[in-house]
Amino acid sequence: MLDAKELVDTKNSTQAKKIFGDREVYEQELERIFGRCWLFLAHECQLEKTGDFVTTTMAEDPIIVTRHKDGSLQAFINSCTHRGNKVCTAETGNSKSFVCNYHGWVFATDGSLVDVPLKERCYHGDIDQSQLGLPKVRVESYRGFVFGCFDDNAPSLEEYLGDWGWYLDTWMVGAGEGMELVGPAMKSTLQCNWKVPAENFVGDAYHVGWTHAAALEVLGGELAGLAGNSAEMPYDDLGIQVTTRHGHGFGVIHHAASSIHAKREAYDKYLQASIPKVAENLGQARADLFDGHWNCTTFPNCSFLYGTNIFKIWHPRGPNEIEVWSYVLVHKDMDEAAKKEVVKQAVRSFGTAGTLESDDGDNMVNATTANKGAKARKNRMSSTMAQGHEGPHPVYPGIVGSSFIGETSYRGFYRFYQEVMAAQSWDDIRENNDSWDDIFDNKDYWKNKLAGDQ
Ligand code: UNU
Ligand code: FES
Ligand code: FE
Repeated sequence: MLDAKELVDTKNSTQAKKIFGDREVYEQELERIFGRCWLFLAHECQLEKTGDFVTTTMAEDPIIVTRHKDGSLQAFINSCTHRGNKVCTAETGNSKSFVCNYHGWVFATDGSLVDVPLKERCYHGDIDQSQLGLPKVRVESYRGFVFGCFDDNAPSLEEYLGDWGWYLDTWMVGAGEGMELVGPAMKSTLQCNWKVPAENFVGDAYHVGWTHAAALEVLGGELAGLAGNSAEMPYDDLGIQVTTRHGHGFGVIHHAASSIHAKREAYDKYLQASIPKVAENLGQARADLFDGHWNCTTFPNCSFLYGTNIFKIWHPRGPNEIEVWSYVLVHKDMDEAAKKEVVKQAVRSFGTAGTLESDDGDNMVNATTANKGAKARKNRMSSTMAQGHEGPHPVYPGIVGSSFIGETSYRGFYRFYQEVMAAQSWDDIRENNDSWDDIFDNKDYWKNKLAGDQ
């Protein structure tokens, strides 16, 4: 039996290196993490009309997501109840039904089995179609972003997101119409564990000035100032990072939304014009975050960069492999010229062949393969940066770290990872709702810091 406390030590902020390669760990993640948490499926802009569908996966389980004729969103497992063939092989489309390619069973857009060839002549009418629908998955949508969950005992999506939703609202509703995804997704395969990119996006601004030094200089934006970890950068005032209940988190570089790239006129104009609307709708705190550059992970495997506007799902395909699906995030009410600019730059930087994407790819793969050996896999790795320089904040919900470079949201990610891996069910997890942030024990950090700053 796995000991979740050995996998993650929250006091010393260390993790067992075997979490990146161990088969038993991976199998338990499939059951306890991907089997229990809300996983991103699609955006409603892909499912507007009756019969619209997309196929995706929840971890390794193939899923069909549809807009059913009663207007509801539906999701079910894309594996035929007859002999297990994949029922729908298209990535997306519009259909009244799904006909299995093997023997022709027909499923409606809510997964129910509506026709069986030769039902009378060969089954002799002896088949109960009502018991042979495709297994349903819970579906809920937050501000147009559609998630699925296998666990009936899990909280609602809104509860699962919790305070993270407070931050997401900044751009999901703050300026009016919110954001949508431009697809189809760019897809690639990486020989790495899914947690390496997930932890990177949740809390790793540390690598940006180092791993991406050359790319940042080539792109020529203001963040090129980070290249080589320049001593001139005011790290403590440039941003914050946050972790919330259920392991979600992000780091923000204030007012840097468009700054990985050289000046983007149309996009900048849109951002600045929208800030007063955000202030009016949601207040000043979130208006101040609206034009920040955010690196984010919605636990477990949905990561994105708001500002650079790449949106990625790390689909696990075994302990040492993922499929990366990358979409571009755009504000719905941005004009076409600005949208084009954003899509082009997002693809150039973080698309499959993007400059920063390929910088990261080497690290993702090497951080996985370097821990497979019989010796290395018994060792531990650390996430102790700025431990204690974090706590509850008078304005921002969650636990807030003092700089955008730090490992507060790594600690939050792995604290929840440990909790889910240890829990017998969501009932165990719910019991920690009031004590989850106890590992961040410097409760007066911000009170003292803000008093000292005055
Ligand atoms: O890739 C990241 N984690 C990142 C990129 C973070 C901050 C700025 C740009
Ligand atoms: Fe961070 Fe090596 S310096 S992994
Ligand atoms: Fe990176």
